[in-house]
Amino acid sequence: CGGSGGGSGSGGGDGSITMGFSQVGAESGWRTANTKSVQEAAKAAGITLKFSDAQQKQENQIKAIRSYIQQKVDVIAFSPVVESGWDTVLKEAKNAKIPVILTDRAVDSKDTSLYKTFLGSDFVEEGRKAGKWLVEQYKDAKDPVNIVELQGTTGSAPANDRKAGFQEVIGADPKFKIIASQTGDFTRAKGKEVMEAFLKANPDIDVLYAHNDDMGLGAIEAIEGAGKVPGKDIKIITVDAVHDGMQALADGKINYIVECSPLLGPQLMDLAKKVVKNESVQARVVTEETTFTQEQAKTALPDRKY
Ligand code: GYE
Repeated sequence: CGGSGGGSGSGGGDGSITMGFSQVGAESGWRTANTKSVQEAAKAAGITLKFSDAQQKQENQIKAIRSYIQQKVDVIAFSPVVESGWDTVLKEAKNAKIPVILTDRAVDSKDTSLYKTFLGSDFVEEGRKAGKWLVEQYKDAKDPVNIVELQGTTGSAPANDRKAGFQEVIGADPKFKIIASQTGDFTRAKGKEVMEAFLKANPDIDVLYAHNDDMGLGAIEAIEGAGKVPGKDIKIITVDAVHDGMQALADGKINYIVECSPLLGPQLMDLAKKVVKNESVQARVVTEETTFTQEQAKTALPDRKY
């Protein structure tokens, strides 16, 4: 037992697999839906899940991974809070012969043999989709378009990539100006706080680009608090398409949402079974996603799972 890919525990042969999963935290509606998806899919796949919540701290994730190594789990999956600083702990997992799957977020390690695969969205493409919608909306405008940006967690793959993809598209036309850009940590509370500061400092904001729905929802409260109408006085683009975001879109308070699916659980369990058996898997598995306008949100809302 304990096939070539597994630790030395129960992996492989007898079919019972133990996965150690280190989650980022519970910062957003997306994250809550993602956790639920992972837990439900593990159950359905007959995989024993050891789960820990890092409360958005890399040190907690490193501790959790080390403890999974010590417990000799068969496979480790984690969603790295930031991109950098993983080489040492990933080498420890490799030395212990425990395969690692990156879920949702990427790492910037040069040595790609430190993990078996990366399952998650193309965040650069999400940023591009947000930018393309904006460019189309303002195609006839002559005046400058003043944009404020609420970034995700500093140093995280989705914050880096959603910024880059958006910039790449809007950068082609100098009328699009990002007049302020700051992190809102992917949370509602911080999104509200930072938007309040943006509104105080900038009387003339045309557009808000928020890297997730939760920050956009916090910002809506700030905009309403400042006596402005979200979706009209300030156009809002967000990413995720969780239920509350879709509701705000259907209500006209958000103008456009780029979808990012949190339902990674079933694919993660399939990949886990393969890597434990030492079967080959694709180095990159990209999630399929769409975008939503206000009209599309009204139609889609009743069937949304999260
Ligand atoms: O967009 C955000 C969450 O990593 C894709 O993390 C994920 C992001 C998601 O907190 O809401």
